[in-house]
Amino acid sequence: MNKTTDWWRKSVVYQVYPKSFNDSNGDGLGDLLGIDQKIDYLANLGIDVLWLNPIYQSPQVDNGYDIADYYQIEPSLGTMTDFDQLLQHAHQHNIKVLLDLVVNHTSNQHAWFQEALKSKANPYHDYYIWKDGDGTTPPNNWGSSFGGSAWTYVPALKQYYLHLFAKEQPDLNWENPRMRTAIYQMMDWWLAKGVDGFRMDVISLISKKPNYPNGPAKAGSPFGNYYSGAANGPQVHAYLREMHRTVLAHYPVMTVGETPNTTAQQAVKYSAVDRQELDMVFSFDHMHVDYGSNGKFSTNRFDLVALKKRLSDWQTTMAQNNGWNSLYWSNHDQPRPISRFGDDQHYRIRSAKLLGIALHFLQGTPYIYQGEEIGMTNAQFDQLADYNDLETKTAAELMARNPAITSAECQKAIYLHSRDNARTPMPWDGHGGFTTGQPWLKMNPNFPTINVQKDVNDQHGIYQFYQRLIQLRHTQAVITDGDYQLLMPDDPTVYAYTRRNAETTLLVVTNFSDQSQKRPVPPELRQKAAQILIANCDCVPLMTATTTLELPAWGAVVYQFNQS
Ligand code: TEU
Repeated sequence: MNKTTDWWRKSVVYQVYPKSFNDSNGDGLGDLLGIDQKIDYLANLGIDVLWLNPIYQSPQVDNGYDIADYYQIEPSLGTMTDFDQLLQHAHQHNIKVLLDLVVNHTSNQHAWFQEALKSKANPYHDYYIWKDGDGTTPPNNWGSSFGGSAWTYVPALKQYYLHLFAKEQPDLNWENPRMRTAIYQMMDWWLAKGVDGFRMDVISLISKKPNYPNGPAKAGSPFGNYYSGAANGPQVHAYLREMHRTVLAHYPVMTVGETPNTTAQQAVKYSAVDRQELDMVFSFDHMHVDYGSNGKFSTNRFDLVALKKRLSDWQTTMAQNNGWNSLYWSNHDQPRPISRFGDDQHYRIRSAKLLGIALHFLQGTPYIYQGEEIGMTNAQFDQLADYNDLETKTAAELMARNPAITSAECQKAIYLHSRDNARTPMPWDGHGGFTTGQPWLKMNPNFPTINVQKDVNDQHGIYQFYQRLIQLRHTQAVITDGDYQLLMPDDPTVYAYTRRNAETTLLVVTNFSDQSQKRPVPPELRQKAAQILIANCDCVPLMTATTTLELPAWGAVVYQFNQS
């Protein structure tokens, strides 16, 4: 491990969704100065890195993932001076700052696309992906992630342009070296300013197969899936190595790629140390564990055996191949983990801590999504009109048109999976505390009981528990460098594993059920005394030369055995 450049191996990242974090000027929208006001809160939690979702100038069709100018701050979030101040204050608190790099596509309002629309001969035309046509049949069957075809026709040019996401998010043409150079210059500009790295949006999608093949039918949609033609495409690794060589290698930064449709084996190609591409990528395997016949908007509960298998596959594959994991339960695209994997009704606090334990003792770099540290839950809005997210709206329309889905099922699917579950404003106190104005998206109605002020001051609350999880990562080397071994892979309710290095063994046991569970202690650990490193209740048993272990409902514990 190189201590100067690999600082991210012992780091914990906190993700802020700027629009929903803290509003400093009463306009109902979170902003950069609002984040700046909460730097002490973040420093006190103990995090090392702050990842900000896109803060660049944007028409906000997809909340900033549609960028009109990479060099300007979105005015509703503040100014460049505000950003510089935030960066400086973060650094003064030993917090590094990651920006979101969205370079698979721009906004259709970006100057490049506006130029591209002017004529085929315009030098920027080739910055995007165009196919000739007559407006009747798109070039292939790809469906956009947000509904409809992935192709939009421009009659004046007699051409279609590609957009894997909304039609306002045209895909950039990475085959164009001038376009790539422009992106690298922009990255360099931010790094020279002092930014500490990037989270790279859908970076596995930047290289498309040159023949643009039709994809297999997509769940719940008349269109085909674009992954077979756009994910992990032929040049993606060449582009990332070029990006590394040209820009990243010159700074001691951290990079994490968001890589939809990527197996653990493929992830090695992005993140193995000797490949000189990225430091780590986000797995989607464990996020897809509860996908069913209606894809993301299915309503089945996850299966723990499958979840363990997916997490363990990534643990072992990265460890064996010099890769590195990103560890997360949630982000701005996902539901709240307590509602999805825990019990948000009867065991909210205990299951929140259980999820913290299950994830924070894995090998990799943990990511905490804002609100997770106080145990926020999914929000249920009565009216579809109360939802803001583009994906939610298009999914609701598609479900309404599907005779196989009842309106009750549709509502349930939205309650379970809408991205707005994660985007409700941070509840800072029992009155809301996010804004003095009208919040852009409704608060989660449970803010009077689930809010920062209440949780932070509770020694049995989640925030202080997360503080301890973060401290343990900083102080216990085995969490960073120990071997991982899954125990009882077929057990439907208990997730247990060991982490082991030359000095220490940790035994992590978590009970994902509302019944108490008794399980055997692994034979090699019997007859050994262990201390409890951390537990989510006072009710877990001490381990003194015992052969079985009984954990209460949603109980979770980490035992530490020192080698004798
Ligand atoms: O998401 C990429 C992505 O794969 C999404 O389709 C994701 O699977 C979906 O939101 C889950 O429901 C990234 C960003 O994280 C997301 O917020 C953006 O909307 C998207 O890229 C386009 O930039």
